[in-house]
Amino acid sequence: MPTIGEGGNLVISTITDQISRTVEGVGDVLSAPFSDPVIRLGVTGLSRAGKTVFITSLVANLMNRDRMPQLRAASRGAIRAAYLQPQPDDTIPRFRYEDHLAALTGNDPHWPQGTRRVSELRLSLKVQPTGLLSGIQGPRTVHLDIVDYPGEWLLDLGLMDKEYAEWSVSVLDRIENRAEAAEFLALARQTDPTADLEEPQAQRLAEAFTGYLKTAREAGFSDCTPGRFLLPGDLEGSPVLTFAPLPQAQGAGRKSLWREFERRFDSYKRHVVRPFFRDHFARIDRQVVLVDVLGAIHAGPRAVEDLRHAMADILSAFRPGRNAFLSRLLNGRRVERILFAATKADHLHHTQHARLSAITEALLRDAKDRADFAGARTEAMAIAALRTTVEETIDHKGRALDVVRGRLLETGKQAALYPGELPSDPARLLNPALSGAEAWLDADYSIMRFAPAKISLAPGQGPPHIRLDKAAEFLIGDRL
Ligand SMILES: Nc1nc2c(ncn2[C@@H]2O[C@H](COP(=O)(O)OP(=O)(O)OP(=O)(O)O)[C@@H](O)[C@H]2O)c(=O)[nH]1
Ligand SMILES: [Mg+2]
Repeated sequence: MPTIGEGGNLVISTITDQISRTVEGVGDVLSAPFSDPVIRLGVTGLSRAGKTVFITSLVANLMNRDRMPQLRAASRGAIRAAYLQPQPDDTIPRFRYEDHLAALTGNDPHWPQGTRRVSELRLSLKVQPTGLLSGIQGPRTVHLDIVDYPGEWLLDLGLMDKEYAEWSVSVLDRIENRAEAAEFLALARQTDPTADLEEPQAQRLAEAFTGYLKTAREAGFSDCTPGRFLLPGDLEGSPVLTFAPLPQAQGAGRKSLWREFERRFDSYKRHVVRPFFRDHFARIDRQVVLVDVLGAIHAGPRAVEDLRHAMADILSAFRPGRNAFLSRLLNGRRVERILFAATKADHLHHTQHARLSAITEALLRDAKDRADFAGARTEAMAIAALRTTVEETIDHKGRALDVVRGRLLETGKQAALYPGELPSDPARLLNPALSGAEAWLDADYSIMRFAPAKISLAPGQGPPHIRLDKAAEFLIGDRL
């Protein structure tokens, strides 16, 4: 009887399906407590903020922990071993740890080259549990997956909730009075968006727009998106990077330049922005955002104000409630801790470090409050991933001056630096910046570029640093 047979089969297959699913479910529960915990640590910051040096020194100092007293798991001896392992993602470039470490600590120490892509490194830590379980449990392994990615890519988040037409209007409005954009704007005005697509014309527009983005960034503007136009990597010359904003076009036909740019803009969102947020950003548990606050102070009030804007934009990625695309993607997941680290603090005598942290905190206040709101724990501190200087107090015209001394990058000569005295009240820096001052009124901040010092490391010692152990304690200490 065919009907019963069919019904029977159906029932049986549903039952086996359920059984196998239940078995899988049990398997999940059984294996979960035994699989090694993973912490995914994102390291970001604008170009040249110090990401590569930070990761290199952090890893070296986790492998050789004598200089990490403020990382409690290290000082109480709970970390038994730390070693590099193959990373979990086969298609992401590996962070070139060995090359970077050799550059920083070799015979001819020098800074590593700039990086243009995402990279990843897995450091595994063997940790002996303490407390009640210490006697009965052997050491467990905690994997630290470190992901290095350009902060500029976070800026693209703002494109996700926009259509091409809306984006075009907002960009053209914003750049209308910028001298850097004059050439591109002239070309865009001459262009008939409803005319049929001609690839050379599309390329000219994209080139002019990219040219504008480059000069705008050099002039200190931070709203330079789409981010991949500046760091194209493998996508250089591809259609997904060959578009530009165009003036509103009524009745643009299917083959028109406008329609094609509209399609490429969508393609950029789908094939560039979305995969980055899905594959990298959405999986991060802990985040460090490196900020070259001293560099900006040195460059003047406009640079400080611009940095404040850029950081607010970048950090909007950490308050997903404001962005529908990101909320959907994260689905309740969030970054648990965010560290804002002012880098290169070895340019300052330690008596000024607290002031640098306070300025950093104030600079990021807007963005930080909102990130706090999303439930993440945040902290600001001044660090140097690689200390290139020593401190000295010298006599200057009868006055004791706290300076740092290091080897100058340009000449290789030793020099003492007194960078100026940071104000104890951050508002004294941030207010002139906010109100558009051209120069600091009552102070002058200088900076020198130091080369990494020649060091000989004793066994058990990582490279010298400032507060990298405190940074590590905040970022991962609770999980060790
Ligand atoms: N004195 C001092 N300088 C530093 C430190 N960290 C970084 N720098 C300087 O900042 C530059 C940039 O550092 P990187 O680590 O390459 O910066 P990055 O963020 O990886 O840069 P990109 O890969 O180009 O985005 C270095 O070449 C150094 O000149 C530090 O701890 N102390
Ligand atoms: Mg780098």
